[in-house]
Amino acid sequence: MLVSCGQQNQSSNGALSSSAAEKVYVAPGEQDEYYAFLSGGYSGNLTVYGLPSGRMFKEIPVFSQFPTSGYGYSEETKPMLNTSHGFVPWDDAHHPDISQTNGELDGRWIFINGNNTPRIARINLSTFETEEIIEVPNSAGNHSSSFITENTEYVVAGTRFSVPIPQRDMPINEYKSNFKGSLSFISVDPEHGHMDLKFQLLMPGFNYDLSHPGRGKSHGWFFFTTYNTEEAHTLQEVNASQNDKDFIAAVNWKKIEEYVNNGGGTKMPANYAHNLYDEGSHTAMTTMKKEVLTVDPLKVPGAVYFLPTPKSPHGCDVDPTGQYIIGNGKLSADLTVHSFDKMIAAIEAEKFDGEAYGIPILNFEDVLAGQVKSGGLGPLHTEFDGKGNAYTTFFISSEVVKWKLGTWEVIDRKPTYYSVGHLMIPGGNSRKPFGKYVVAMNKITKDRYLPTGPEMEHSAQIYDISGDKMELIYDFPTHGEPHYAAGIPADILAPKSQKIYRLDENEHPYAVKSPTDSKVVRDGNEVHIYMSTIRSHFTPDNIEGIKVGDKVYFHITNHEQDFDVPHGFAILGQNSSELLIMPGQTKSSVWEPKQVGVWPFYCTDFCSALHQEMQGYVRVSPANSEIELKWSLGE
Ligand code: K7E
Ligand code: CUA
Repeated sequence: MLVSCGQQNQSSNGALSSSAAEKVYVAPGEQDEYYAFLSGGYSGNLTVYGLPSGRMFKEIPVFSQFPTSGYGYSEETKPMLNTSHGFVPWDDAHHPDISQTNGELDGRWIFINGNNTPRIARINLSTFETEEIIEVPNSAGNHSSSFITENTEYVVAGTRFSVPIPQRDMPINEYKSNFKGSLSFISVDPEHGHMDLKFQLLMPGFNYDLSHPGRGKSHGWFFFTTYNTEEAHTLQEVNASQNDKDFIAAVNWKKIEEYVNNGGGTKMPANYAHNLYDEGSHTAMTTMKKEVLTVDPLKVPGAVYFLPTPKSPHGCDVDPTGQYIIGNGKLSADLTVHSFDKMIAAIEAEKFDGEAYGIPILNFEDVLAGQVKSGGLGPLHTEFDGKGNAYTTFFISSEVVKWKLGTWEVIDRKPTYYSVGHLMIPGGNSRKPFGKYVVAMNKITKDRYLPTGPEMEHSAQIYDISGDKMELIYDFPTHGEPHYAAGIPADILAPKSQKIYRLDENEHPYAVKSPTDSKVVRDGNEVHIYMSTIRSHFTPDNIEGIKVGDKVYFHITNHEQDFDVPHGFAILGQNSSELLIMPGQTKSSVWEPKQVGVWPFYCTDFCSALHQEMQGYVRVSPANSEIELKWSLGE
């Protein structure tokens, strides 16, 4: 049935008609209406696209080294990737979320989670640079992350895997009742966005899969789906699917915040990295944090409840009014919608249906607002258009289903190609969605594009949702594996996009403010080259007196003060990537020459008609040579 339905839709809907083409066509020189930030999944980064054109604008390096810009290779950015496990130059990034004020997108920052070595990153949306990464201790598979509360009070990070807390050597088969799941509340400084792990709730040893904040009337609460309430430690695909219902954990974080502000909670030794990029010096620094404040939910009565939710729920989504909490049971056909008002009434009446590890369980019927009899299979994620409709993806039946909040009736359904995960409506995770387009992010590409060997990039599909019926208007390839995405109107972000870094505000300790200050300084076998660039030369461009065994630091300041004029730097044989240095910025790169000779360096970014002339030489002499250090330009 689903196959034939898909075929009918494909031939009768407008995907192939000229009206669909007009809807996505952004003529040369014109600009898109929305920015879309798609997580890179196993690329570890975040990619930026335009909607509706699907044009790719940029890849923002976050958790992965990125030779294109030198992120994670330059001396300034290497500390961003430090963790308690050492330098970890990769992660699996799933869920971006844009900062909000009063429940509406404010476009200041975007946050994203590192799933594998638990971390949360903050990216500045005027520079599109990753400015901060905080490691999350006592977490594993940082998946129910990174979602923000409606005034960006907190970015919340929940653990997918429960683990021993604190970590210790113990038999795996003693998981049950010994492992714990942590839900971390990371505060965000309202002015600079700096993150601080405020407290960590230590929950029963379930898997905390996804989460979303309450908003409007439910602001102050946070909701997390759980699975594996069976607490199985092996063959999860069978053993974690035994219970008919798992839970959505409802957490009153305001109550817990009050408790910890009054001195509640237990400090626990921990070891986690906090990496912060300084705006003045454009340099990151790592601080190792040694303590975390943990909270036992049983110590804060009234703070945590369980809402029974069928069939290993995955997505956990809250509608723009904050009234409905949607649990997508990935092994079921129906969606479960809980009512916030009913939940509060049941809590006040103290109507419980037992407890789990001391946490009260509410009655399923008492909190149920309704069920969507969708006719689909494998619901995963839901977004909202702000007009009273919800859109849910179905992985198994490969479709997006539109349904009405309150009446639960299905209004429309459209196939996706194929096996859709998340979907995204700009602002769809806020009080004010911009319900014009929905982007579906699909796991299987197969025949959608020309084949590129065994691996195809995942596809995304754009639907026009401005009418009653969804219309598939475009397919575009993505990069890595976009799980979730966040979108925002261009007129919020574009006007404040930064054009240059001001040279007179450059506080980098190795910055060269004038070419006449360029120099080369030897300190034992460390050599620091203070270099400047401007179209179309490096100052200096001839350097002699370097020896095999030296550790040579190139500190390069780009003296351009024009928009979009970076210079690059690369030297032959360097065991690193190039640097791409923005106007007004200083970046540093280490080179340990291993061979005697005269080695060229050059600018990698085509910056002027004389870009090919933008080059220089470093003479490398034997380790025991007496050649004196000298440097010059034009001599
Ligand atoms: Cu459903 Cu990581 Cu949000 Cu993938 S997750 S799809
Ligand atoms: Cu500078 Cu090319």
